[in-house]
This record gives sequence, C-alpha cells and structure tokens, in this order.
Amino acid sequence: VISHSSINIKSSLIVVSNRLPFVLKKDPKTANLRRVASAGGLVTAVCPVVIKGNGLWVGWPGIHSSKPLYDIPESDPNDHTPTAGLKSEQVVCVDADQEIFDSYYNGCCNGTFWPLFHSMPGRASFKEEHWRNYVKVNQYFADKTLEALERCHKRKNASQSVPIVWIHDYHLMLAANWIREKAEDADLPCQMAFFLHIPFPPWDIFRLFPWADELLQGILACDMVGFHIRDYCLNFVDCCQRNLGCRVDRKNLLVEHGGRSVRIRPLPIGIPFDRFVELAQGAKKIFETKQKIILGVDRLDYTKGLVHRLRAFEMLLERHPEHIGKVSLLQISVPSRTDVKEYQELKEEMDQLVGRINGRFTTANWSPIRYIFGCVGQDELAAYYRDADVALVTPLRDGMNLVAKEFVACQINPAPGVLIVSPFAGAGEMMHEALLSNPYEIGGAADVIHRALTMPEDERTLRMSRLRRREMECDVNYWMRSFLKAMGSIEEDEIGTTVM
Ligand code: GDG
Repeated sequence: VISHSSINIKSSLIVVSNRLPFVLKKDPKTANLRRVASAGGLVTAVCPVVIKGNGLWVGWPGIHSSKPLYDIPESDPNDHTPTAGLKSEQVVCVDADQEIFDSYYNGCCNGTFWPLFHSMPGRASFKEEHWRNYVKVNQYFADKTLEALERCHKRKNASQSVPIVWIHDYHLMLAANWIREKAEDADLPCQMAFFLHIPFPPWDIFRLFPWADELLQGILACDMVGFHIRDYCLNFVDCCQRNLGCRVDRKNLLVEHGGRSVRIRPLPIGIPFDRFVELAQGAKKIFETKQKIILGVDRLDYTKGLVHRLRAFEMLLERHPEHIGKVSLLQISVPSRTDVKEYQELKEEMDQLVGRINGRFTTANWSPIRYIFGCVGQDELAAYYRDADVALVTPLRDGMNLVAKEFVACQINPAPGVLIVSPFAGAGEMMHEALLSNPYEIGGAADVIHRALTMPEDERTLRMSRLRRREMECDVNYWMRSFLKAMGSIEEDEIGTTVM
C-alpha cells in the first residue's frame, strides 16, 4: 500500500468519474450488495488522498437500480485494496435509466468520443440522440456532485481550503458547467479541475463534432485542465481559440473564458512503480523455453494497432528468417466492449491473422505466435513483463499507455530487454531511451524488432536503467502530487525532484 503520509492536503478532494473505484455486485442468495474493488494505478494513487482529506467519490457503481442507491455497503474485511478505507458516507452513486445510460456510454462516449479523440473520425458516429443523453447523464453527475459538495462544506473545518472537485475523462466533459453554476447559486465555493486520460485531437479533427463548442465550454468551466502531454494541451488551446474565439497564451498555457483565466497543464500519469517491482520480485518463472519472447499486452481495441503489430511480426520472419524457431510473440489481448460490432469484427480479424501466420510458419517444435484472448492475473503479468526480451507497445494512437511503464518497472533482471514504443502514444513522447516504431510502416517496424532482438547487452542495460529511473521518480504518486500542487493544495517542496 502506498503511503501519502508525506502529503499535507489543504482541501478535501471530490473525485468525479464515470465509474466508482469499486463496483457493486448483488449476492445471488441474500440479494445484498457488496463491493468489488478495482486496483488500477489511478485508484491506488487517488483513493488515499480522498480518504485522508475526508473527501468523496462520485460515480456509477456498475449496476442500475430501480431505487436510488444511498446505502452503500462498507468494504469487506478481507479487502486490502486502497478503496477499503473509503467509508460508505464518502461515496455518492450516480445512476440513470439503463437506456439513457447505454446511449450515453456506448453511443456517445465509446461510439463518438473514443474514435474521434484518437483521430479516427471514420469510425465515429454522430447521433443527436446519443448527444442528448450524454448531456442528460452529465447533468445527473453534476447534481450528485453538488450533493457531495454540500456534504463536504458541512464537515469542512475552518483551517481547510475550499474543496477541490476533480472530474475525470471524456465521459464527463460537460458536468463542470452545471457544477459551477449551481455551486455559485448555492454559495458552495470550490475549485474545479478536469483531467483527460485519452489524447485531445487537433482542431481539424475536433471540429468535426457537431456540438464541439459545448464541449469546450464544459471543460473551460474548470479552473485547471490537465492532459498527459504538452501536444494535447496545445491542441486544446488551439480549439478554444479557433472555435470559441478565446484569448489564449500558448507559452504559459492559459485560456481566457467567461472572465476567468483557465490553466492548462501537462500532467503525465505514472504507475505504482514500487508495487510492480515487488510483483516482479515475487512472481514465479513461467517461460520454460530458451526462445526469445516478444510481448504485447493490450485491451483488444482498434486504437492499439494489433493487426499492424501481427503483420510487422510476420514481416520480421520473412525478412530475417534467422529468427524462425528462436523467437515467439506472446500477445495478451484483454476482451473489451465485447457487445460492440466493431470490437467483434476486430476479434475475428485477429483470430484469422494469428491462425494464418501460425499456419504459415509453425514447425513441429515451435509456433511463432502465442495468443491469449483473456485477462491474466497481475502476478502472471509481472512475470511476463520481467522475463520478456522485447515489449511491443505500438498503438496507432494512445493517451499515455501504462503497459510501457509497467514493463520497464518489472525489468529487474541484470540483462534487461528492450522497449519498442509508438510515437503516437503519450508514452512515446517521454520514454526517450525506448526504440521508436511507426506502426503504420510494417517493414520499418519489422526492422526495429530485429534491432531490438540483436541489441548488445550494454546498450540494453543503459537504455533500461534510464527508463526505469524516470518511471521510478515520476510514478503515480508524483502525478498525484503534481496535480495537487497545480491546484495550490500542497507546498512546492512536497513535490520532490524530477528527471524528464
Ligand atoms: C486509458 C488511456 C492511459 C492489461 N492487460 C491485463 C491487465 N492490463 C492492465 C495493464 C494496464 C492497463 O490494463 C491498461 O492501461 P493502458 O494505459 O495501456 O490503456 P487504457 O485502458 O486504454 O487506459 C491510456 C490510461 O487511461 C491512464 O491514463 O494511459 O492511454 O487509453 O495497467 O496492466 N491487467 C491484468 N491482466 C491483464 O491481462 N491484471
């Protein structure tokens, strides 16, 4: 468990995200609800700060209920995840009619914003009904956040600064609008921030969205807006200037809107580095082979460049046949959005391609591709990260990509492997010692894999030690502290130093 004891938070934090940090499941026998915690890096870093500052978390609990959900169960005594300390009174559930929620979530969030913001407008649908339901659900979230803010003000002590409302991701780009309006009317002062986990696209893509201005106004209702990297910040600033005619300051990343100056900040997310190191130290060895392993770990999503990756690996075996029988690609593809047609089609395409490549190259004692369609446990994942010779992180577009960071954290062996990363992932922007590979250029990607497989050990060691040092220092707690500092909620000297 990561300790935040060093952070002196001046205000309570209200986190607003589509999902709560746990889901509620109904016990089939008793019909009672119980919590099932999620243990992602975000939750690990943010939850302790919410708990410590006596803050709240507003979100959807993963089930629709006919009655409003006020009685949130306390956590299970065996739950040792960071959400366990979150008391039921620190949780505010948002719910909506299932049809409205589906239209908001599958229609607008995943059918429009996900492809559009990943610069794939051809895959985006623009339906007015989905947009109307997106507006509605964002209003529900705003109402519930107001409830949370009221609770926070009631128990706020005199020494605390005003609460911080921190809204997450593309599901909730409008909510701040109504939160600001209603909080002002109800005299419930707060500071508001928004963080986008996916890329913010260039203006020429963004403006395809018919209600683009409303989105910008929604985000600009916040006092501070964070993106992973500076490019996304600049895209956003550009859109504010060109769509809304705002006055902007590109150097200092400021946007004037509604008589306020909104701060735009690059806040690259990190991972719980120490936890991954521990996992890697404790994980059992899984590979029993002397063959080299190239590893891919992704949700099965069209943004992750999986088809391109398999083609590049096939090209490697064509161009450099010396690797045949000596190198395997282990691809773990986690099922995602499986009820959506495009994702089903992608699965079909992957199944066929894996079958074709394996059919073409397999010998009696070796297969080129090992393909897992499913989720593996974190221990197992850490063992793969630790023992792989090459990691292929080659999305067509990706906000950051945590897999690249988790791989380097787990590379604790004296003779480390090589990270290959796409320049179109936020991670590609910061992890300078990785090999860059353009996923669209299949032949070039094959050559980069060959270079990684034949790289001398001293070069691998140098590159990996620098990569690891950066991720260790700029971990997810560093991200959390940078956010609080940007909100003026902790002192400068609590941030520590950085290596970029
Ligand atoms: C969004 C943005 C941004 C994967 N397979 C297994 C497994 N995983 C875990 C990894 C990693 C996470 O899933 C995937 O994170 P990514 O960052 O790669 O991707 P998104 O889910 O698309 O996340 C992204 C992120 O938000 C944070 O801001 O970096 O750009 O798209 O943590 O470890 N975990 C387990 N088994 C698996 O098989 N246990």
